[in-house]
Amino acid sequence: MTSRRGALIVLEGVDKAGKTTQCKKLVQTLLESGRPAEMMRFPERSTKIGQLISSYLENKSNLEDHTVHLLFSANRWELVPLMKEKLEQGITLVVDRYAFSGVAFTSAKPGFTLDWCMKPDVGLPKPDLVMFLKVNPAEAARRGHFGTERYENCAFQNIVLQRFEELMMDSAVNWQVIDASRNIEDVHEEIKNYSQKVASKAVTEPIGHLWT
Ligand code: FDM
Repeated sequence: MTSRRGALIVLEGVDKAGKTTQCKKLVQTLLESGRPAEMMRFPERSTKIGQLISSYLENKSNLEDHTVHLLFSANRWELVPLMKEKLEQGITLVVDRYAFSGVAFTSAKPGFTLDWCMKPDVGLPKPDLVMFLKVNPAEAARRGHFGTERYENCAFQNIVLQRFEELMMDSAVNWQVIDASRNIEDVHEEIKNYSQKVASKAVTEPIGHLWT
């Protein structure tokens, strides 16, 4: 019997898009349909590197911009052995943010190119599917004010969105743009359909390498 691997599914989007809610619902639905699935998120704040990042995001410490970018990337790399192990066990991983957030957020800062920002994440496990949850600015405003963490302001998020749009032009990545301005159930339905299709396909293909 050939071994069946899980799919690597990533949800991306700017703040207030509903990524976390949709990741949880997707894991639940996959489990109910008999497919082993788990959620992961980046940054993963529980590790030593994750704690440095968390303190930075909470404005409790300052880090130089290149340094924090590399820490975000290192935080993904330190989880790669675990991710591979789970995928090889047949577990589908639903991931809340990945390298695309890494690039979009840092390259929204002055003096950073997309190219420089992508380099440290080259070769990470390549997602089988990346869904970008898109909300229009009016809907985002209806969903309430930003929190108090670093990056949670409208002007910065608009630049982040432009960077995501540049990343989405790369046809080597399986991007799907989801209109997340709709109600939770409609958004979930579309995410579920894309995910189930890709999860059935992924089991027969080896895990790819991102941006290679
Ligand atoms: N973020 C997230 C980055 O700047 N780089 C990264 O590589 C990743 C994964 O951290 F503002 C930013 C994006 C967001 C913050 O917020 C994490 P959440 O609420 O934990 O997703």
